[in-house]
Amino acid sequence: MNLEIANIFREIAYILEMGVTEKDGEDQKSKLGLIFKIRSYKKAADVIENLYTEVDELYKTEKINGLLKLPSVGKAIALKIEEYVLTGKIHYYEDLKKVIPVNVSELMNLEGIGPKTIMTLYSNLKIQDIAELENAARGGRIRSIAGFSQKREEAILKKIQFFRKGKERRLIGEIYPLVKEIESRLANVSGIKHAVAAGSFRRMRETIGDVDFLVSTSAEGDNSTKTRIIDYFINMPEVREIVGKGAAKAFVKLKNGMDADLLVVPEESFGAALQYFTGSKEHGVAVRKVALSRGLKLNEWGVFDANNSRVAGRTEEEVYQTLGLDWISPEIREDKGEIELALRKGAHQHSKKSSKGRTKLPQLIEYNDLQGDLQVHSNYTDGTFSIEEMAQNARIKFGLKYLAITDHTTSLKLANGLNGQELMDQSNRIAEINDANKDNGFEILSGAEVNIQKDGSLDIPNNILDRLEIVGAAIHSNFSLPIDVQTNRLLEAAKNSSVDIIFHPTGRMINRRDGYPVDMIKLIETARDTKTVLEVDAHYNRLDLKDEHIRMAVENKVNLVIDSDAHHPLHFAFLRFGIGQARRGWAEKSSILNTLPASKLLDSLK
Ligand code: DGT
Ligand code: CA
Ligand code: CA
Ligand code: ZN
Repeated sequence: MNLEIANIFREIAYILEMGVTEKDGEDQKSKLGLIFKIRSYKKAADVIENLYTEVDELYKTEKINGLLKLPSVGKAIALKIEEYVLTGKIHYYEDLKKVIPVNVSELMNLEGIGPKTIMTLYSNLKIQDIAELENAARGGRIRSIAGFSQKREEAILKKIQFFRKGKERRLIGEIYPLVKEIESRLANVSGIKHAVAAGSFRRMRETIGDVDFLVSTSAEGDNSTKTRIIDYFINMPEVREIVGKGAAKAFVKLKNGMDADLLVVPEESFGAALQYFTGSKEHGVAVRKVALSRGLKLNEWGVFDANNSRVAGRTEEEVYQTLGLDWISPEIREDKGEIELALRKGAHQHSKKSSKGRTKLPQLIEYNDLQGDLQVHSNYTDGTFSIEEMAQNARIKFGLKYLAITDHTTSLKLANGLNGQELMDQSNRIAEINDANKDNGFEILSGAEVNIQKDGSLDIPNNILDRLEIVGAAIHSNFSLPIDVQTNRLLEAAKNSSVDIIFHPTGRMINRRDGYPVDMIKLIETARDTKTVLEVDAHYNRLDLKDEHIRMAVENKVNLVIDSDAHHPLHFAFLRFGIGQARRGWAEKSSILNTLPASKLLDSLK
């Protein structure tokens, strides 16, 4: 329900941005009013999408007043949520859609092609959806519109390809709340002992093909229990379509377009099945080889000896142990050296894969190890909430001990970037807030997300930056420069004595755009030599650095931080995805500086 409403609100904002207005002309009254309206729909969409309670539940218990208590939800928006909860429709939205026959919900997914462009394409070529856009671009018809070019036409085709590729796999952060909810609901169904979302979801991959739910039941062979569980699954409100079902399995398509599988296994096979369905496939194949080398057989039902009797299978730990292996965290089950390291002492084999001098599995950073967040935005720029509100949420809802306010700087016009004076004013304000809250055990650090310009210089002078506690530098422009120029920009920034952290080092947006090209080895070496920290931006759109780069950084003893890049108080929840990515990159707590208390963290910066 929440995701559907959030999508509708985003779509409304988008249609209004296209310049479409309702027939009665209410939206046309004032330009400023319209801008405000667009902003409020976007804000409300963010809030609703990230809620952990479903709005219809909220409405059931607290009616319209419950909705009005949500941040960024005013009367007009609350009424629309109410309308949707009660009727499944929002009239205003239906009317707006009727004004113009463009498939907005599809076209708005094309990152980098904005609402104004979509409107121009419609006015000139009557383009209504992605297929027509692709035809027009292939036919060379777009370049002839005023303001367009052949280059622009090619860029559009590239964005369509990205969209097509992205649709096949979902970002983990997009589906995380829903999958967790289904998982915990399944765990409460009578007859089910354990319920886990396995597969790539459990391995915290950045994108997920389909979700593999695995449940165990104590009632082995009791078919009525299995049938009841399968029926429960296929009748969940999120299910759009039943693709297939058997005695102990079901395949469905969810309303959000994602496929989900369910497999029901007896409790004594749960560990083996979990090991199998967590994958990765490569890891599974390699573990089976270990089993064979010990005269055992491993499959999804258990570990079996030469007489075909089951010697393990109830828990994953037991399965790995029986094979002479330490249990391996799901995030690193990719057959990239983890199995050799998991082999128990005395059983070490010579391994082809280098694990960089390791003799043991890494002690991965834990999901509750972070104490602070060093990339947070406020309403001084493109964030939606005040410094106090961000801090309060980080402290109370997410248990953090500190955060750094790192708003954008002057050359990022789009985000209303701050100049030197404004940064100083903000830093004074932060000092006041800290003073007023001396006893709450929380500290706000002053900072900035400074722009790295084309030549590698920054858009704020060092004498200002040196008065801030956390300086992150990032590239936000000129993405198409060649790799050597691009790498040099980053190296220059790393060599700058005022820069503590390189934020989102590659600039990628998963499924939407490649980052700019970077020579990662050079960046990592320079970061190490200059004591510059590299960021793992935990926003699920970015996850930048990605896992393999994190592993390179860790092996080269580069310090990292994991930041939410929060523009909204609920975005602190994204830290989990950054931690997952760091775990996939074999990072231990000692490599991640924001696991330290604030004072120690500040001491470890250059
Ligand atoms: P995805 O869904 O593309 O994000 O990735 P996974 O890893 O969730 O893959 P999926 O859903 O095809 O299968 C779930 C797990 O089941 C997979 O991680 C390992 C196991 N599995 C699937 N097919 C095979 C196979 O042919 N051989 C082995 N050993 N394991 C398999
Ligand atoms: Ca899967
Ligand atoms: Ca699957
Ligand atoms: Zn940024």
